[in-house]
Amino acid sequence: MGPSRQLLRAVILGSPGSGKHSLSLRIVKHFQLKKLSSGDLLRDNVLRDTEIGVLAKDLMGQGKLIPDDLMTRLTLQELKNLTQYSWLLCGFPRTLAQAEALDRVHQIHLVINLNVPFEVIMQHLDARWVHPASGRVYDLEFNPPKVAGTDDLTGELLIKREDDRPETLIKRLRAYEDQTKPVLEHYQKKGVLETFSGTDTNKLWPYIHACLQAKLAQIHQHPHEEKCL
Ligand code: G5P
Ligand code: MG
Repeated sequence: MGPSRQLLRAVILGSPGSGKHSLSLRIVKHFQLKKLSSGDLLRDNVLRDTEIGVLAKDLMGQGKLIPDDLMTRLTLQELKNLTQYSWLLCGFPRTLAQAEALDRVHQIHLVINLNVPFEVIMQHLDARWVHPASGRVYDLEFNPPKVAGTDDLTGELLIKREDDRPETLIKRLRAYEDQTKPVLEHYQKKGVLETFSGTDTNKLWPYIHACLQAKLAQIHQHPHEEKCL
């Protein structure tokens, strides 16, 4: 494969409610890459009542992470379907073991880290409603449904995510802090970490857009260079 065909391998990380989902939808739309969300993958297994889904439902409901070996196997298996595309992983890796397992198979070019204040996250999750069958996400102010309480495409009822209850949410935020700090340090050392701090997805977007554009230009020109811009 020639340098101009080099595919982007990117990750987006951030606390629960920081806007990973909202931003990755924009990234997918503007940069024609595929998105793989670990949370969506797990929720899909829960809906289909698979063996992984039964375990994931219990752990997610408690605000705990899914074991590394299982999460890694599930994600790497899905990535095999995306080898010919540029991709963005949303919410994976979330532990150092997951990051190291990913490194063994793929060279990651860019890690977008969202740094959003705690109070803003709490507001986001309080206002979030979801359509469980499709994974579509609404926010009463930021992204409201056309008809209150119902999904825009199917008209079905929106619900609160089980793990957005305040007591579970605090556990998720703690698990994120504890487990993901070493992941950020790992990518910082590799020179691929880009942190975006702010309260507003719309304001972060132009910076993230510019960063992705620069990264794509870089990997097309120097496909084997690991250093970040
Ligand atoms: P998930 O599904 O990865 P979390 O907890 O990491 O879940 P979450 O809650 O889905 O992340 P998000 O995707 O970062 O948050 O945020 P979002 O949905 O885009 O935005 C939140 C809300 O704010 C939305 O309603 C949105 O419309 C609104 N919003 C966005 N921007 C703005 C703004 O600028 N202004 C306003 N007003 N609103 C805005 O993981 C779930 C569970 O799965 C397991 C774990 O159990 C985890 O807890 N899991 C894993 N376990 C092990 N390893 C992994 N790698 C795992 N990945 C998932
Ligand atoms: Mg999400």
